[in-house]
Amino acid sequence: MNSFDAAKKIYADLGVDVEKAMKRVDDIAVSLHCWQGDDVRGFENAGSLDGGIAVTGNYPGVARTPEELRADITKVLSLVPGKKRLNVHAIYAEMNGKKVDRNELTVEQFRNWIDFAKANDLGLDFNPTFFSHPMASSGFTLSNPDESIRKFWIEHGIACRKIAAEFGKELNNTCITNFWTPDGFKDTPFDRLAARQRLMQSLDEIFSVKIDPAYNKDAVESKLFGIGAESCTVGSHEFYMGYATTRKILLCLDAGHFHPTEVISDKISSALLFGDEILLHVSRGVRWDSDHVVTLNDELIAIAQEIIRHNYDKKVHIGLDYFDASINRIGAWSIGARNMSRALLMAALEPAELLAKAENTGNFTARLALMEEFKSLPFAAVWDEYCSRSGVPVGTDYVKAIEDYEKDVLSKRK
Ligand code: RNT
Ligand code: ZN
Repeated sequence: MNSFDAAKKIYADLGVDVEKAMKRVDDIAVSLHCWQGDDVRGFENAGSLDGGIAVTGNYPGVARTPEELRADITKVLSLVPGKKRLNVHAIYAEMNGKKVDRNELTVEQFRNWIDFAKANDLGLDFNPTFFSHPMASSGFTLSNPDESIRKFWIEHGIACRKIAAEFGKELNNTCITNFWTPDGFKDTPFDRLAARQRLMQSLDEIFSVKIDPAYNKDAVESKLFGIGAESCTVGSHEFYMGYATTRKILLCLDAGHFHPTEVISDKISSALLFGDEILLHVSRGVRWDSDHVVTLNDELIAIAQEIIRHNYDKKVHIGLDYFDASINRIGAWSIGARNMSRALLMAALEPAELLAKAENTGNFTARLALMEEFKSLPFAAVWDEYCSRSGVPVGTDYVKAIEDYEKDVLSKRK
């Protein structure tokens, strides 16, 4: 008996149908963030990255053009199993020689992304970009006290929702548009309320434009602090929890946007009691919101367990959000994306009935013992089989694929 068949038998004895688990996970889409490939630069050349986020490292081979970025994404797609989407930011607009400011963007600047999505059978997600732009240089966009600046960003938000609706329509696949603004105070503000009122009003204007939810759904992302905005973030967790709930839009939970010991896995069940769907930005903060490559740590497994245990397969939209320029970027992308997929499969293989029974009969000793024993079930054999059936490299083989691509393609980018 090969190791997969042996594993299948062990899982079956615990009440787990391995084939069903693989099929289930294969249908849960993970949205790949286009910005891992070029260190969140985009193609506007408007300026360097700001907004209180930072990419560190100078590993060679960064994508410099839309063509290079798309080639790199194609490579990543070949290394990661399961259903994928692609998450694009407004700064990835292609101007074709024209000067189009953020408040004037239309779907025309994103034609190539739509074609790419069609060719690769991907759904598209979208993000307005409220940073890396002269109008964001004060650190305040939608909450800016200057009305003309606010207006510019409101127009950008509306323009992006219209673009997103086109994505959804043309691809016949609902786009999720995520709103994150860096707005925040370096030092203690006197008036937190006024800024939050302005943010609320600006968002209300943006969302007052009606868009068919079959084409686009909106999400709002909170944050604890950013670099240069350490004392007060206008769009805090409480702000957006209330905002998303009352406006009936999606809350976006980013794994790096809370206190270091606070976890988003614990928030999913609460958020989904008060909203129909949520968006996740799966990231990994190390001591701060550092956006490290996602690893298979306890929190990633817990996030996947929450999704699987409560059948949130269609209610939780999974997006990746990290950026590492200190290692091969294709590696960073695929290591993190494979881990997301790996965690989902691990969760889908959990002997859930046995755990539920122990808990429901008040046998917490058995619950703890089972949870610990289940950590060493023969998961690897199922993961390898899943990768093999998905037509992506098995085990460490993808390291060679990354190295070959570096040698053949990335090293030539000088
Ligand atoms: C920033 C947010 C935001 C960005 C992307 C690029 O802290 O996490 O989601 O990372 O929009
Ligand atoms: Zn995020």
